[in-house]
Amino acid sequence: MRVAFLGLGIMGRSMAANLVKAGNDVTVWNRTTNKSVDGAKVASSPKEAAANAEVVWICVSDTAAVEQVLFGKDGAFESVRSGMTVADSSTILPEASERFAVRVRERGADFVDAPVTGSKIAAEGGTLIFMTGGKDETIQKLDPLFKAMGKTVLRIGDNGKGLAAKLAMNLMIALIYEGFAEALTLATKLGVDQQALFSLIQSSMVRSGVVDYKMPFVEKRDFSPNFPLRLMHKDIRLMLEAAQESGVALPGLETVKKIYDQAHADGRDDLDYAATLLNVEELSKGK
Ligand code: NA7
Repeated sequence: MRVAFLGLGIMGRSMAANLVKAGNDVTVWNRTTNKSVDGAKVASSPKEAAANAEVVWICVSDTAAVEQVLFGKDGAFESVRSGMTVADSSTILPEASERFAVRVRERGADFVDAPVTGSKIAAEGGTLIFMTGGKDETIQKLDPLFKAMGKTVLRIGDNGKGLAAKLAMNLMIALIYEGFAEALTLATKLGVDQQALFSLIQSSMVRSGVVDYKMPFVEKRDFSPNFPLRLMHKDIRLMLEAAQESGVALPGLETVKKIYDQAHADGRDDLDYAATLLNVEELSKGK
């Protein structure tokens, strides 16, 4: 398929590379022009990238960035024609994604939200899990592209529902990791050997995929970004915004957000979100 891929960050670059590997005709665009993908053409604007595309795939940081690449000056929307599909893998506000879908449909094209889980390692390996919102037939049409980038496509519902599910899932990730960070900090302070605690976690009912994934990095104190802290912080703000709009209370997440606010103030944005452990440890110092 002829694909325009917009956004070559940690996720987007590997996703676009896997589309090329699978034999698609890919044109990439990135705001900062020093990024590219072997085997892909490079466009000078989202509009130019989308000019001959059947599918426009977006993977940028946040709601404002999606709005910019789609509807800003020289945005992809200027090239959107009837029959085209726009797929967005950025994690943004579900309500905004629904609005974008309405505008794209007015052109006779279609729009799906397709956020991902799996972070950097799954993006590189083509084993992402997609949570999709939109029309069945459009999602089916994208199947070869989903297969090139991921291992599973979950059909969640109409537009915005893939994102709503993604925010709910990331809420659990943030809380589970925070639980792990606090448990580790307390146990260490009480004199428990780290390896003994890890063995207990692994062999008991508190074992979790999040902890399985993060434990080896925490063990090495390696906080290089698989999923940058600034993006989880952004997702937490989105969860709280969506909760406020829908009248839902999230008291646990409100507390966890304070840890992320502090980590941000401490300049930890570009570390992995696992580095929030450092903030929990620092809060305990001297006591
Ligand atoms: P990264 O590695 O932070 O990459 C973010 C990308 O978004 C990168 O290509 C940025 O371009 C681009 N970006 C950010 N702001 C803008 C604006 N205003 N206009 C155009 N492009 C922009 O994120 P990931 O790849 O890890 O994650 C992407 C999404 O998937 C995110 O929503 C996650 O939560 C899930 P740059 O290179 O800085 O010029």
